[in-house]
Amino acid sequence: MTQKNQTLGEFIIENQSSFKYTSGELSRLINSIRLAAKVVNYEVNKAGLVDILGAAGDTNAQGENQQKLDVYANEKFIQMLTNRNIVCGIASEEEDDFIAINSYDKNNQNKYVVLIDPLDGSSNIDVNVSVGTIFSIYRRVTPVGTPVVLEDFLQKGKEQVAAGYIIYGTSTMLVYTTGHGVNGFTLNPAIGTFYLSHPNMTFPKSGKIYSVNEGNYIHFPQGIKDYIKYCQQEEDDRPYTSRYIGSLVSDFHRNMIKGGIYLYPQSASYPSGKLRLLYECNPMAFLAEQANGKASDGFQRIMEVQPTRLHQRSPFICGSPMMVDDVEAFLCVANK
Ligand code: AHM
Ligand code: MG
Repeated sequence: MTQKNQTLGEFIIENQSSFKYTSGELSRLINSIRLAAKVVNYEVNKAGLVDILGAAGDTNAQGENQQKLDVYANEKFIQMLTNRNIVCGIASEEEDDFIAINSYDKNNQNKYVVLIDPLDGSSNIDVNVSVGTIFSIYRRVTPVGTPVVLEDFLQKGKEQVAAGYIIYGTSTMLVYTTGHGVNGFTLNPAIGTFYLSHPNMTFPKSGKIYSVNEGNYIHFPQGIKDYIKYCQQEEDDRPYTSRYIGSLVSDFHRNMIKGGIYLYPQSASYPSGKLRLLYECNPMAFLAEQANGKASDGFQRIMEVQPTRLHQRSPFICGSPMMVDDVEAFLCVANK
């Protein structure tokens, strides 16, 4: 039974039997993520104290500057998942290609692949604003005991077995779903334990917050412009409040608790949207739907999109269901 103050470890064990496939493998996997989260949290929290900040000099697969903590978080998550031999493949936003694990070991019976954005919103670290880790878990589609292939990663979001995020904020939280609702755990840093603090998280049906980088306004599709003007009109419960942290996990987390909508549409710099379908949109969409919310690319359910590339981008509109419906209606009218 879900009860507040339960530790994440206890919760994982207690809920293991509700997984579709109960071999304990998924529990071990989530436990590894829990451990990596604590290690990364420790490093993120001391970022202001040590000279670890600034670009590492490398660029990631999308040609963007990497911060040092991006590199660190990427290494830690990959290490934790690889060393414990519980997954057969990993794809990371910070790596050009996927990583096959023990691919030539016929005894490797692991069936899960993990896709991860190790430190999302990392440009916020320099200014002491919260960042996050996003993860997404699928069952491989090719036979166990064989090397994973691209097809194992390019699955529709609706095939996800689990997804979640860690928010390194004023408190550090791990929020995840295995398809049975969304639960949030807060880290007690004094003893290094996550406690269930937010059981059964749900989006309010509607809200009064819209989160979008309005600096890109003139390049947005007409339907998005119309929706933003609608948010600003003085009518009924409007104008809405504009809140944009620029850290997807943080904006999503606030909107889920208070009611709101997050939008990253096409813009001049990002003609297909900025966010990555596999590392950002799909896991957040799975969480949103499990929390009674909605996630769309403006025209269709995000989790129905068939990925064709690992680092594919997509427009992303996510949050309280009535607000996402409104955006889709505005886009539909503008496109007629
Ligand atoms: P990143 O993966 O390079 O950190 O980019 C993703 C982040 C999201 O967390 C955030 O919502 C968005 O980019 C902010 O982008 P912008 O600065 O263009 O508004
Ligand atoms: Mg990211």
